[in-house]
Amino acid sequence: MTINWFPGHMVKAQREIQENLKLVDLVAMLVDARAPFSCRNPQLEKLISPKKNIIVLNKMDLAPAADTSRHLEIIRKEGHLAAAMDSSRGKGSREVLQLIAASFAPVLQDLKNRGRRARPARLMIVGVPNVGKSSFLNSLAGKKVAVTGARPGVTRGKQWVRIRDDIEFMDTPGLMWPKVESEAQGLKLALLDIVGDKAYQEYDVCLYLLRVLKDKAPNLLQEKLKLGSPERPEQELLADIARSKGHLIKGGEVDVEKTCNVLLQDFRKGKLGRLSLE
Ligand SMILES: Nc1nc2c(ncn2[C@@H]2O[C@H](COP(=O)(O)OP(=O)(O)OP(=O)(O)O)[C@@H](O)[C@H]2O)c(=O)[nH]1
Ligand SMILES: [Mg+2]
Repeated sequence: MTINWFPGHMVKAQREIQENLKLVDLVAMLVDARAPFSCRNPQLEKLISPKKNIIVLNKMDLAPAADTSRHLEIIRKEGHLAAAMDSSRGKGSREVLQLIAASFAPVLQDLKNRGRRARPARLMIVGVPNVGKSSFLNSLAGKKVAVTGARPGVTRGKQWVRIRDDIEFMDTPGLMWPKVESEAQGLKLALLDIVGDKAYQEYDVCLYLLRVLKDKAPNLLQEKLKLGSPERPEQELLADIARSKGHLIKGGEVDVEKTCNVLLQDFRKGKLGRLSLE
């Protein structure tokens, strides 16, 4: 399964990011804490490479804490500044603000040395769709400054917001790239609701989710989905879930489509518990 999902507004967004890069001091790149490496858009990283950046693992409330610590360590070893955040509750914001302040300090010092007045730090927030960029800005601002939504492609154009007296941010639309070559990466992006739902089959993504649960968290299959032994083919597990949830069609057959849809929604909302895909 390769993913081809690159709607027109993203071409424009890419151009806007490029044009506005010179206006900012720093770039914050948000990724989903459940699959931080698969969320890294190679085209986008190349685009922002002239600027210093901070990588934020958002939605940390949906990933096991030990996995997030491991991911942060790897990303920091690569030489990036990195922090984790839960933008729905504002957890982790202090560390993010400290990273911003530390990165901006040399600019402030330089202004001072030249007898100039201090000015707010200017940042741009970038990332693939639906990772919580606009929510992150609302969380840092402590009020609603950007529109958010539980589907990819909510922000359609750039928007400047002042989140505090000393920090301004440019919100940008989530950016994909024309073709996700790796099957594993495509499945993760689909499972995390980062690409539009016309770009994949929910059935394939659902079987992938069951495979990950079997491998990494069989206890969740038993506790949250009330399944017996997880050591069975994913199709069988899916049929059991359908029966236990009463997703049946005429004649008592299982409603595979509905079961997949509900299971994916439940996972995305965190109802199946914390799970990291990497
Ligand atoms: N659990 C949890 N949900 C979050 C978090 N941050 C954002 N969300 C949810 O994720 C969904 C997407 O949030 P947005 O802020 O609209 O994401 P975005 O990256 O701006 O999306 P685009 O503008 O489409 O690229 C919304 O349903 C948010 O409520 C978080 O830290 N934890
Ligand atoms: Mg947005």
